[in-house]
Amino acid sequence: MRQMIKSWRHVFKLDPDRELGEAELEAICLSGTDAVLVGGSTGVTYQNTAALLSRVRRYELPCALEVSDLEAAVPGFDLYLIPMVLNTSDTAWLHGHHRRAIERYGSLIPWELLLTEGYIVLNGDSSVARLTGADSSLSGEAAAAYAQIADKLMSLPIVYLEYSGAFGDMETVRTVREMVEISQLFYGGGITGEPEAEQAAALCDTVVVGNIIYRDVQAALLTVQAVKNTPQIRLE
Ligand code: 1GP
Repeated sequence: MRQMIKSWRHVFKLDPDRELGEAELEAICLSGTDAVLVGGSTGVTYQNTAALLSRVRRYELPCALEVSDLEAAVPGFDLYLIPMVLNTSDTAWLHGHHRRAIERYGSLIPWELLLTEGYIVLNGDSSVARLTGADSSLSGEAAAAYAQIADKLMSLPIVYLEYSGAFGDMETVRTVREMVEISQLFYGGGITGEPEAEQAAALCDTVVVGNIIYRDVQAALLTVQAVKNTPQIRLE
């Protein structure tokens, strides 16, 4: 599974709790993006997640579920991404919900399809920050220290810089980039067009585009080639 995500440069994140027309979904799935990631912070249910999976399944690209609610763990995805929020003092979001899930589902869990994301939530105004009680007022160095917990102490496959809803501070992203060696570095938040897509793509391994899909699908589509045409900066 680590191998599967290695090639992901661009990912669209679809929210099961939001409406997306057939034509728009088709355009997203045929856009050349590397994968669809299904996930959201609120209003995610078993029903709306299963419904979105079956719609995306008409296309050939990989479809992953970012599991944020125990009730919405739908079987049939290619891959399951499991967030562990590193910058919260509420341990429910670090491993509490995870423990409950393991107690409840135990042997039903397809471990070979799971990858853990070390989440660093950096936009204090986002739903995910409010939900998880994340301390988003981090310096670049503090964010990079969290990233190293994921990368070096916990050997997590993914470090996810989550600015959901707002474009991030690229200096912070750069500071994190300098410190992450093994984990795949995901960036998400506030990408609404090519300039932001290019900046994030230069510094990160994988760029996640969400919200703009629901506001301006044409603008969202342009981010695919913007990311793919941007080489990653090699920092010494
Ligand atoms: C959200 O990181 C993703 O979880 C993408 O962020 O919705 O702001 O594009 P946006």
